[in-house]
Amino acid sequence: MLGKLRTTAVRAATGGAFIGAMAGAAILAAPAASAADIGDGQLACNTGEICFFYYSTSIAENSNPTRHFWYSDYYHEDDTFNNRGLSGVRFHDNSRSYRNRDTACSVRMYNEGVGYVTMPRDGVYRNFPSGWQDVNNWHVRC
Ligand SMILES: [Ca+2]
Ligand SMILES: [Ca+2]
Repeated sequence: MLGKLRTTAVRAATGGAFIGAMAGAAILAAPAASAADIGDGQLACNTGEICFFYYSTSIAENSNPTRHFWYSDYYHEDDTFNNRGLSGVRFHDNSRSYRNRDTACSVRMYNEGVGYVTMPRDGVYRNFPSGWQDVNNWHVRC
């Protein structure tokens, strides 16, 4: 009986049901990938990336600690700056400037309970508005 069950399981695994299950797994894996989103993983702010910087633009872009994304991120409290002299410094409430190089979207940077700043999709290295300071809770594309 056990042998017959194994045979049945293998047949099911090689049939359409198995392929369907794999497609579902691939879709479910997408949020995990975005949770670890670091853009292209390179230090430069490259095409397609949403780039945030620790200091204002008074620091040259190529010296300013930076954190990059490809996607929206609804939770900044688990993200850190880990380059250009910073290690493990939280991103949440610690970004003064940005560069939006997204290829399709403007980005909204949210301050919970207050509102948002729109980051135009023009690739310009600029400060968040005066008064916004370095507050941030999450960012959303488009
Ligand atoms: Ca990058
Ligand atoms: Ca996050």
